[in-house]
Amino acid sequence: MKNRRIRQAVIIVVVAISCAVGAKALQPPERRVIHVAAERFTFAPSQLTVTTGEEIELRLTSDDTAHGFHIADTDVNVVIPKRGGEELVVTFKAPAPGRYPFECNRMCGAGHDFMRGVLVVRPRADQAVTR
Ligand SMILES: [Cu+2]
Repeated sequence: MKNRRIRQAVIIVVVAISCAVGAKALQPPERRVIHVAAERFTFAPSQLTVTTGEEIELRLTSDDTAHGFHIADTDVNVVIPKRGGEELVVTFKAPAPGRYPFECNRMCGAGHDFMRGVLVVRPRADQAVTR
């Protein structure tokens, strides 16, 4: 009798956990995670394409020295730690549709001025304008 109750309790717990995991899997991801690696004198990838209003989580690492990472017209302006340092996580909401250049803004060597990329923000599907 006691064993039967324990077995029932275990089954209830397993079913509850399965339902919770299943429900979580059906939800869209809360944030879009994008990894960007900095290395003299490039960002990889150098073009990031997102949708306006999306929650973005950038995970920034460097393969050599410390680099800056600044996205024009946004609050994103950080220093990526040098190689071996921790991954730098930056979150922001994708701004209005458009092109937002980003650059290294921390002197890192002779090619520093060429260390650039672009954040391309597309309109949401329901905002799309045909021209
Ligand atoms: Cu630089």
